[in-house]
Amino acid sequence: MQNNDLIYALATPVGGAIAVIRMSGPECKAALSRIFTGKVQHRYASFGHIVYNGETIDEVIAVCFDAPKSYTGEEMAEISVHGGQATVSRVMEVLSLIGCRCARGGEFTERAFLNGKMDLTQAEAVMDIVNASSRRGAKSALEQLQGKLSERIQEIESELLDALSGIDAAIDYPEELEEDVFSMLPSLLKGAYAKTEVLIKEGLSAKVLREGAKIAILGVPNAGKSSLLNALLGTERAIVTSIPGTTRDTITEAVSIGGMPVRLIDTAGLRETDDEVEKIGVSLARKAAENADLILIAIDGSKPLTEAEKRLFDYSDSHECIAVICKNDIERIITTEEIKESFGINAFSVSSKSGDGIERIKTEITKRIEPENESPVITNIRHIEALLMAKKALKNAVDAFDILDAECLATDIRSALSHIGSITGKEIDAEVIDRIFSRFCVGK
Ligand SMILES: Nc1nc2c(ncn2[C@@H]2O[C@H](COP(=O)(O)OP(=O)(O)O)[C@@H](O)[C@H]2O)c(=O)[nH]1
Ligand SMILES: [Mg+2]
Repeated sequence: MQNNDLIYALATPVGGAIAVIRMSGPECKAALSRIFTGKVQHRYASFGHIVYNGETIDEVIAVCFDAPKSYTGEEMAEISVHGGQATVSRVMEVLSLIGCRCARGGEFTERAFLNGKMDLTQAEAVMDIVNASSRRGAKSALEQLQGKLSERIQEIESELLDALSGIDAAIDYPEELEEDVFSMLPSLLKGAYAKTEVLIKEGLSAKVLREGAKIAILGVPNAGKSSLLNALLGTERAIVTSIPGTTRDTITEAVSIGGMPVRLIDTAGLRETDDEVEKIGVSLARKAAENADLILIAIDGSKPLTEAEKRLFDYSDSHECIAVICKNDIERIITTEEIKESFGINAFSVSSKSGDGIERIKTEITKRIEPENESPVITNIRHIEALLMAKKALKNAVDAFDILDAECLATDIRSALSHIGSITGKEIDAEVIDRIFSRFCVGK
């Protein structure tokens, strides 16, 4: 990993009024001085021009940071230039000409991690905050950035280290073995095991915060599924016609509902068909339903329930379901009470056309997918996987304890510690680090 050259990147999306170009690395201030007419001073916003070879390129504001008091821990600068594509490109070109290198995705945050400015959970939180599409997702990522997850991980780590040091001492100096060492172990191990379990449980229930709850809209052709998707999105995303079988592919759209990230999936209407393409659509629809966190069963309220529609309610045995009775602006045959009575699930009537009832569905969706815990701290699947491995090792340790095999016990505890260490980045190989940071966008 190269960590000693001067890098730059555009840190803002293209097309805004102002664009921020970041630089980081040794001699950053000296490099900036060569092209910037303003004052180059730590945490001082200074006005000036970018000038190269006598050509004035833009009027900018630049802020510098001395090492290690910067985001990356290196000397840094942030130049706010005018956002036009031509200006931004020219300033970046000039930076290349004076010997800077364009940064890889995540390289700024990677340097911050390598320079000890943050641990891995915090670095990953930076990316999650940048990518957060919902209020709740952003809140949980921010908590992670502030180190709340690391604190809880460290509690487990310190218990395991206590246990390990006791066992190591017992192995190395058996003659001085104190009774206490082994008497304390079960409670230490069980405590660590329980804490790990709680973190995993919270993490699994909060996964929707990071990935978005998958909500599949299911129904027979012409029930009003695509119209419902459009009404929930507030845009005409899916094609709506009166021709049954219009939607043949699944359509997934990310949206925030009640502050929660959601992925709404419109599907092909479920029916027997000879049409090759529609057949694939129907099988994709079933797959989407299987994988969904919540299913909206869309039914046409203006027609009697068909056998095919009744079968849709079988999904409520295995999945969270809400029945949506569509088209309530026209004559209605089916009532919410009937559905509740016959199938035992909550039903709501809506009109995608007028928007009536859409807000109520949104409220119900939020209620169903919101994690019980107000502020879950572990939402990253990599962390959950590491905790699952640690839990397995701890289970072995607890079992080994029964046969009082100190060596085995120590090995299992070490293994648990190394899995837990991989979360904060204390014990992690370079390959994994590369993989994590390569998911970042350039400029972070
Ligand atoms: N009056 C009325 N018609 C609707 C409503 N929702 C859908 N439709 C009509 O029902 C037909 C099928 O709608 P569509 O959303 O394509 O159903 P899908 O096949 O389940 O995706 C279209 O002609 C829509 O205009 C609604 O809320 N009110
Ligand atoms: Mg459709």
